[in-house]
Order: sequence, then C-alpha cells, then structure tokens
Amino acid sequence: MQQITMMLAVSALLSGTIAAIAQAPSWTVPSESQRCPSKWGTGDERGSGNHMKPQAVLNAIKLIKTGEVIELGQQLGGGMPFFGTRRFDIHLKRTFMNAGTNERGSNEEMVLSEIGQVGTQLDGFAHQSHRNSHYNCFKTEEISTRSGFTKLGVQNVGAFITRGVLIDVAGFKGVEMLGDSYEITVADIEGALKKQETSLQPGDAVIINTGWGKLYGKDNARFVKSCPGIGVKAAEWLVSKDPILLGSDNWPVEVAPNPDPQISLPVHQIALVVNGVHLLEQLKLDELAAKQVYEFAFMMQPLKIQGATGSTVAPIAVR
Ligand code: UVW
Repeated sequence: MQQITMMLAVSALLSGTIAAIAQAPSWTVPSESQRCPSKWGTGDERGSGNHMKPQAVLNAIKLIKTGEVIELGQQLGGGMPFFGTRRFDIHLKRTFMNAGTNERGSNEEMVLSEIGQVGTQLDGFAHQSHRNSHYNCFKTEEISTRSGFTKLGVQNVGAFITRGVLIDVAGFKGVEMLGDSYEITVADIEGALKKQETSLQPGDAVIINTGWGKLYGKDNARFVKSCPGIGVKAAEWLVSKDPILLGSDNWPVEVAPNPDPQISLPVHQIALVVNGVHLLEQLKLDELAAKQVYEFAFMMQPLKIQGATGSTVAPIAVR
C-alpha cells in the first residue's frame, strides 16, 4: 500500500513537472530590477539614440565615396499594406485662389492616419510596454495624456547620421524572399556577415534584408499575414552588438507570428522596452540588396510629432 502511494506521488510530481515544462514560454520579460535603470542612466529617454554623437557623423561620411543616394522609404498611400485597422486616407483640399493680381492658386491635403505606425516607420519607446512599464520603467499612466506622451515621445529621437550595415539574409540563403514565417537564426546573421565581409560596430544602423518588402503594395494580404524575421535569439545577439537601431523590410522587424504561440512579438519588447533600441520597419531594401551595398552612411530624421509613439520616415543610404 505504502509502495502504491509512493508511486502515485512520484507520478503526480512528474506529470506536474512535465505540464509546467510544456507550458513554460520560451521567453519572458526581464524584471524591472534587471532592466532599470537602463545602461543610459535613470530617466534617460533616448536609449540607443545616445549613440548619435558628432563622431558617428564623421565616421559615416567617410563611407561616402560616390555620392549615390539610395532611398529606403516605401511610398505612403491607399495601396500600402496595413497592420490591423490602421489606415492612411489622403483628402485633397482643392485649389483656392488667393487675392492678388498674380492669381496665386493653393492646394493642400488632409491626412488621416496612424502617422507614427504606417509605412516605413520608426518605433519610439512609447509604442510598447511590458504591462504598464515602458523603456527605463516609465509608467504608462504617468506619461500618457489625451494629446500624447509626456515622456518618450518621438520628438526626442532626433536625426540619425551613422554607419549603416545591410545584413542580406535572403541573399545569403540564395533566395529572393525568405519563407512566410522563417525565423532568422544567429548562424544566418553570422553567415551573411561573413559572406559580405562586414562586421558590426556599436552605434550601427543594422538593417536586415528578408526580401519580404517585395510584397509591399503588391500582395498586401500576404505581407501582413505573417513574415520572416529575427526571433528572440537573433534579436538578443544583435542587441548585444549595441546598435542604434534594428531595421528590416518586413512589417515588425521580427518573425511573425513567433514560433512560440505563447508569446506575441517579443522582439518589440526586447528592443524597445528592455534595451531601448529603436525598430525601423517596412524598409525598401530591394535596390540596396541588388547593388550589394552592405556598408553606407545611413541618414534619417523622424517627424518631430510631440508625444507620438513613432514616425513615418524616409531614410536614405548614401555611399
Ligand atoms: C505593432 O504595433 C504590433 O506592430 P508594429 O510596431 O510592427 O507596427
């Protein structure tokens, strides 16, 4: 009898452990005591943007040899892909004639959009949180108002002029486009960098080509349904290289959905919340990849929208 009770107890213990293992998510957000204050100091709002110093500009311009400018921004308009219910409606306000003998006509437009979160966009730190806790442990209820965030607004980001590095993972794999929910591994990134003979430096704008941008405006339904991109391991590896931002041609920079169905866009939290590293989404990378431009001067300035969570941007690569 004693033996049977013991066996039942052991089997209950084992099945409990197995159930716990089966349920454990593959990644959890580090505690506030582990991630705050950020390495940039208590109260810091700029995170990786602190890399922007005059020396970064001087290093970047040394990479300009021909003056060729390659645009990295996708077009904004009705034909672009949207995540969820986001929209971009442009209403033309037609000509009016101004008084004066020179008969000057004027036109303008009104745009209705989640202007910080559509098209080629820079994610600011107010965009994401862990529960109510943002980058550097700013609390949502203490920094959010009807007219925007009082801390971490995108107007604080400023201009980025720094070394840009393209990691062409699609090229490394010998495909036009990675598979619909392919998770880029650390080995893929290391392999691509080795093939390109490029290495990463602190303060780089690190940009990953998945080929997914080819669907932008062409197959929008597929573009937003899922996407290839970096997962937790590759994101942590890249963040350990201390970049100014992580960018890609897909919609969230990271693989979606995450292969672990228990977690939702974890790279958003790894980058924006835990480490204060900006994300740059929906880049147009076809020209950069086709021309095999792996190192360049990267230039971008987000709109100075006070208290906004992000900004549509039109970055450029200059070589
Ligand atoms: C979300 O807001 C979920 O995504 P993104 O930052 O990619 O627009």
